[in-house]
Amino acid sequence: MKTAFITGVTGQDGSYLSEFLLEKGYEVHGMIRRSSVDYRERIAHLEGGKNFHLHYGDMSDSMGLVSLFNCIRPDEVYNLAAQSHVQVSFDAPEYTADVDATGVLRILEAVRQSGLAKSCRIYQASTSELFGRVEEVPQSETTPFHPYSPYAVAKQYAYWIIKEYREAYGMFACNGILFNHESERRGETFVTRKITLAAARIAQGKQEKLYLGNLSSLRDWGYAKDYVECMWLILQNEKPDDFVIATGEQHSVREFCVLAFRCVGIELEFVGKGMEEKGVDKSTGKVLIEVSPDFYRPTDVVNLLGNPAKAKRELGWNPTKTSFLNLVRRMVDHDMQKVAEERTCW
Ligand code: F7E
Repeated sequence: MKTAFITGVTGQDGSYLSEFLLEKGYEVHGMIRRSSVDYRERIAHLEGGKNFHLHYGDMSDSMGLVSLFNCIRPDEVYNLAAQSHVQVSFDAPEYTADVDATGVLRILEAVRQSGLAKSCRIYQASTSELFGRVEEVPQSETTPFHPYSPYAVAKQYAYWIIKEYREAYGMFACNGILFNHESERRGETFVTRKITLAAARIAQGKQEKLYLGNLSSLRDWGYAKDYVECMWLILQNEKPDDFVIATGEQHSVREFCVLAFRCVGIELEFVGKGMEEKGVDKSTGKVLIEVSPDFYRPTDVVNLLGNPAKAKRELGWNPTKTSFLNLVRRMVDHDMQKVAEERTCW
């Protein structure tokens, strides 16, 4: 039985990866942070399972990490823990650097200091944000990086320190450069989930309007459950390497809105330009979406499109298992149900 250690186990990807690895017969250990509020909703159904164990720890605590590695002695570690919100990284740049950059160094050193450098395979959650102010479209493993937020700069350090430890110490350390990946478990402040929840609430008369930032931003959105399979495939590969994980299909935030609202029976039409642009219900003329400067970033990445050819060729991964339309539908259906069950507080 193989042992895996997942940091960021309570997140969207951590929960799907735990399910995936448990199904494959792994013993799964996850790291959680101490908190007085419950944030374990996504893994609640796994807790108490024979092969699923949780440990307290933190990416900022190197001593704690070393003792966790000493006690778990994993065959594979998936480092998914991060301050993962790009806009928040402008408000908390130092914290973001500590967790997303230095935290990765702490993981690598903990692996070395517990004598696991030759046996433990390491997956690092790298990101399409590294391409930032893109130098070419689509982006592949050879596209130069141009990080464009404190989050992306921190992730750039993480990417290179993984490569450095691979080359310096011969460690099996890999980067999965994942483009945006969404699901019904996505955090509610990321744009896709914010839209699907709002579409559901508006359709059920529980919200009047949705305020968004840059509607023209282009993303390559995939389904998170499909992407965790690829994280595992990267660590089963013969040699350690870095891979772009993406669908190869691009859509704007505006298009995402149109599809999500269509799934709840509302046909949207966008009128106006820039800050004055509005999403209007075609049948009633009611304004349902407005632009707010609150959701604009000091620098925004606006043209992400990944080329998953290498992952397809070398890992045999299928990037389009779940189509874009099915992804949107799945998220909206889930949120229609969730909103229907919500108590109205006013
Ligand atoms: O923004 C625009 C926003 O916050 C997508 C993280 O998982 O993927 C994620 O980062 C786009 C941006 O994701 C709103 O300006 C417009 O251009 O959903 P997001 P992200 O920044 O792409 C990458 C791969 C990661 O690694 C990150 O950890 O949508 N946008 N209006 C908005 N974004 C948000 N959040 N809220 C809005 O109202």
